[in-house]
Amino acid sequence: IHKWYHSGLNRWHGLGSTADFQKIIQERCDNYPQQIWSYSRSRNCQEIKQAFMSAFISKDPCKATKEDYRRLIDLADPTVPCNKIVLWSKTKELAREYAKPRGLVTLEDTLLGSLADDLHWCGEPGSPDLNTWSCPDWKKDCRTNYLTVFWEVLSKRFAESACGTVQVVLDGSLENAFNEMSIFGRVEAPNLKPMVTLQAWLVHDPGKPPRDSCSGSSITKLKSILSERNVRFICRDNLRKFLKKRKPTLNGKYGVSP
Ligand code: AVW
Repeated sequence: IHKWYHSGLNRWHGLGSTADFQKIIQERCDNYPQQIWSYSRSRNCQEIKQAFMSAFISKDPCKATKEDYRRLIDLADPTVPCNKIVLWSKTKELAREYAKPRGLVTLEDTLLGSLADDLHWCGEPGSPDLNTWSCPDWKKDCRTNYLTVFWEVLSKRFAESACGTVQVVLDGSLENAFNEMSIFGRVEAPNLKPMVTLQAWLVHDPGKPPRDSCSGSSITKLKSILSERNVRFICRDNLRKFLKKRKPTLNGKYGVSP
């Protein structure tokens, strides 16, 4: 029986920390493009990396709090100009495909979002290392794990900071395109400022029958959450059709919005 078995490093049900986590964070930070929404007071990658690590290293991986990430968020608070934010739920790739050629911004385009995109991380009490064997799973282990709390804190700041029209890409091939338990449902929609307009795009998988639509009950629920907050709401079915209509330019990239 190996040492890791005794130490219980494989007791969680989620994927373990990404190999070379620190190196990846450092590289992504160093290579992050300097654009308008990337500005944070001090873009000191060394400092950012240290703040990220000390948020969770040596700590109980099921006892993450917002406060653990405060220093990190303060170092690189996302600031995005009005009308440029695109949110998503179950549609990350498509949302990014929609956002990129239009100069719109998803959370993964902001500095902290890009650092953490698709990575996994957790520590172990009394150890200076990341647990690369396993990390807590949201359902099977605990909701207050470091991954979940990170995306909650960052998503909240992102949604709160939004102004003008915010867009969200939702999956209309699901029974409930709007899910109250998702980060978009429980964190982002309820934290939009009054007077913001939310424009939802429903996407339908070409191979599957549409199961939810702008007139479906999950969208009705979203509408009611928003109207309580004085957030205006627009919903459009079938983003894919809209994407298809666009003609590629000579270099194969999309042109400016029609
Ligand atoms: P989901 P949610 N990289 O598809 O509405 C890795 O049901 O819950 O969508 N994991 C991530 C990332 C990322 N870039 N972003 C979120 N997660 C986690 C952030 C998180 O635990 C964006 F602004 C989430 O529950 C979207 O508007 C799950 O993976 C919104 O939150 C994806 O679940 C999407 O969250």
